Amino acid sequence: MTQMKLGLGLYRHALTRDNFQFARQAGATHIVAHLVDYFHGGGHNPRDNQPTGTELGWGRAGDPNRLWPLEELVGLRKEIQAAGLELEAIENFDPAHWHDILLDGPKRKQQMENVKTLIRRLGQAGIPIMGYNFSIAGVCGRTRGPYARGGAESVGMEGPLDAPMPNGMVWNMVYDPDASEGCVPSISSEELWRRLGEFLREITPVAAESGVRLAAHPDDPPLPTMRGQPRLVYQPRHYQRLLDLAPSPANALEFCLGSLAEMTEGDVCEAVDCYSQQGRIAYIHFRNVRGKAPFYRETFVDEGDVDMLRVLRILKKNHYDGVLIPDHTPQMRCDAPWHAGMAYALGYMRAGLQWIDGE
Ligand SMILES: [Mn+2]
Repeated sequence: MTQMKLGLGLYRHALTRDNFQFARQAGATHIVAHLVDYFHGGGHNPRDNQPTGTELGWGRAGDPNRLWPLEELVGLRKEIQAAGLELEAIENFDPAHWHDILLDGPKRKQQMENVKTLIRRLGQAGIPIMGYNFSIAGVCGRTRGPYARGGAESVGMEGPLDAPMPNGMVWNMVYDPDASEGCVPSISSEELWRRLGEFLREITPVAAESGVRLAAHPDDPPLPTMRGQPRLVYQPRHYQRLLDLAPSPANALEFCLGSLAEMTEGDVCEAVDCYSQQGRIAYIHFRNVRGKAPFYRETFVDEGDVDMLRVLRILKKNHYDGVLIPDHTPQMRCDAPWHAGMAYALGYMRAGLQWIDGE
């Protein structure tokens, strides 16, 4: 029997009892929660879909002086447990809490303490994973259109985005609306790897001590640069470099099959085999795409380039026992487009897990 678990990721505004019940009804046992409100103050970002935004980003970052309180984390975990589910991970730091870690700015030292505090609180609250994405430009440059089967609205990319990033913005959110005019200067790829190395060497021991695993998302979209800024994990092999920076089980991966499939080198199934053998996958974004960056489209889970059942078989062979969540799905034409898309993906995933167990 595979020990893999089915989960659902929920944006901050979607962390409701109704959605916990929805997840349970679709067969999920775990929740991955986003505490950053990506949609806050953003103009072109409907809340019923994953955020895309414009060159102005998704929205405003949170309150720099308010780290997620322990009581809030404990409360969320209890609410999720009351619905018969487990809270597996928090996904993404708020740019307000760590922008100068990414940018190597004057508040870096204070913000490293922020991150340590947050991770210790996760540990105290019994939340085992903290997902993050060490990226200056963040998830940007994507378009939206009727890209998936039957004209279902989905997200994709139609060429690179080179427009420079305005001051006051990082990770595709605005953390300082009063920043001076001008743009964030470009840095080299090696400089960004240096910043990540310092981050991991200092934070990984705190995570290990707290019983929390750090889980790195690859770059989405996976390109060498976006908005004039370098990116770290835009080919499957770059994940190894990240793991080797801090050889600890607490330095792990938020393994995004969609982003890996969009990469121009390597093979998704080989990457699944390689990283699941090492036991360094904390949880999985189980989604499918057609095409490669910078020209790809997110699809329904069963119509993309990746053989998702083969992925499940490899994970089973390597005894992966973590959570899989759908990540994004196309929107389905009905009164509840997001929910229908998620229910479709969860049903597919549950059937896949039952199928490979019968083999
Ligand atoms: Mn992902």
